[in-house]
Amino acid sequence: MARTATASPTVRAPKSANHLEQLTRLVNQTLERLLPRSAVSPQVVHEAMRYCVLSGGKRFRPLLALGACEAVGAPARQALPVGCALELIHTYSLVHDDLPAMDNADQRRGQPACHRKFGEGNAILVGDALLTLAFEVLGRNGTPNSLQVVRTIGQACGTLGLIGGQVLDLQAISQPRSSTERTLRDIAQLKTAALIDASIAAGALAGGASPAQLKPLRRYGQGVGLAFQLIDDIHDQEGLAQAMGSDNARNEAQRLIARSIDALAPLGARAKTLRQLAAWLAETS
Ligand code: GRG
Repeated sequence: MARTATASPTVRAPKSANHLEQLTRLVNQTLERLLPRSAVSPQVVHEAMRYCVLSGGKRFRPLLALGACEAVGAPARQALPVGCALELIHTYSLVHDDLPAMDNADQRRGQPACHRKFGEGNAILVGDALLTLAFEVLGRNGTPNSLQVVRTIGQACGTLGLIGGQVLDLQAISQPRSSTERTLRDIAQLKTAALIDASIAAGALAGGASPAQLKPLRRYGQGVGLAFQLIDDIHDQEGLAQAMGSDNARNEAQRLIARSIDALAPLGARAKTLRQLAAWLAETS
C-alpha cells in the first residue's frame, strides 16, 4: 500500500478467444462514440477524457457485464451501455487514484498519468466528468431493470464501495503499521471486488435476469472480484500478497476462481464467456 511513483500495468490483458476479442472491439467502438469529441468545448477536458479512456485497458468490467448478459439468455449488445458506463467509472477511479493527494502515480496504462499530462485541476475534472457521463449513458439507454442497474452501480462506487475502500486505503497509507490482513481484505473488497461484482450483476439485470439467475452470478462475482485483487497484489508484490505471502495469495485466488466457475453450473452453456474470463484470470496468477 506504499505510495508509488508509477502505477504499473497490473493483470495482463486476456489472450482471448475470438469472441472475447469481438466483444472488446465492440466496447472500444462504443466508448469512442460515447466520449465527447476533443474539438468540442471544453476541449482540454474532452481531450483528456479520451486520452484516459481510449488508452488500452483490458475492459475486464465491461466484458464481465456483457458475459453476464449472455449468461441470462440475452444478446451481449443489450448490456453495452452498462459495460461502457462501468469502464467510464473504472477510468475515473484510476485518474483520481493517480492524483498526488492519493497514490501519486506518474504513469497509467503505459503513458503519463492524466494529471501529469493535463494538470491536476483538469485531472480532477476529468474524473468527475467520466463519473457523470457514466450515469448519463445509463439514463440515455434504457435496458430492462434500469433502475436496479443504476442502484447496483451507484452502490458499488459510493461510500460502501470504491469511495469507502479508498478512505480505508488512505488511512492504511498514513498508518502502515496498523494495516492488518483484515483491513487489506476490506480494502480489496470495497476498492476492487465491489465494482467487479456490480459489473456482473448490472450486466445480468440489463439482460433481464431473474432472481434465480442472479444468485449464482453474484457468487461468481464475489469470488472473481477478490481473486482479481489478490492477483494484482501478487504482481505488484504488495497488499494482501505481502501480508499473507504470494503462494498463499495465489492458492486462495485459484480456489476462489474454481468456486466461481462451479457457481455458474445452473446457467449452463450460456455462461461460456464468464467461464473464459475466469479461466483467463486463473492463467495470469
Ligand atoms: C474513487 C479516488 C477513487 C479511488 C477508488 C478503484 C480505486 C479506488 C482506485 C484505483 C486504483 C487501483 C489500483 C485499484 C485496484 C483495482 C485495480 C487492480 C485496478 C486496475 O484495474 P485493471 O487491471 O486496469 O482492470 P486496466 O488498465 O486494464 O483497466
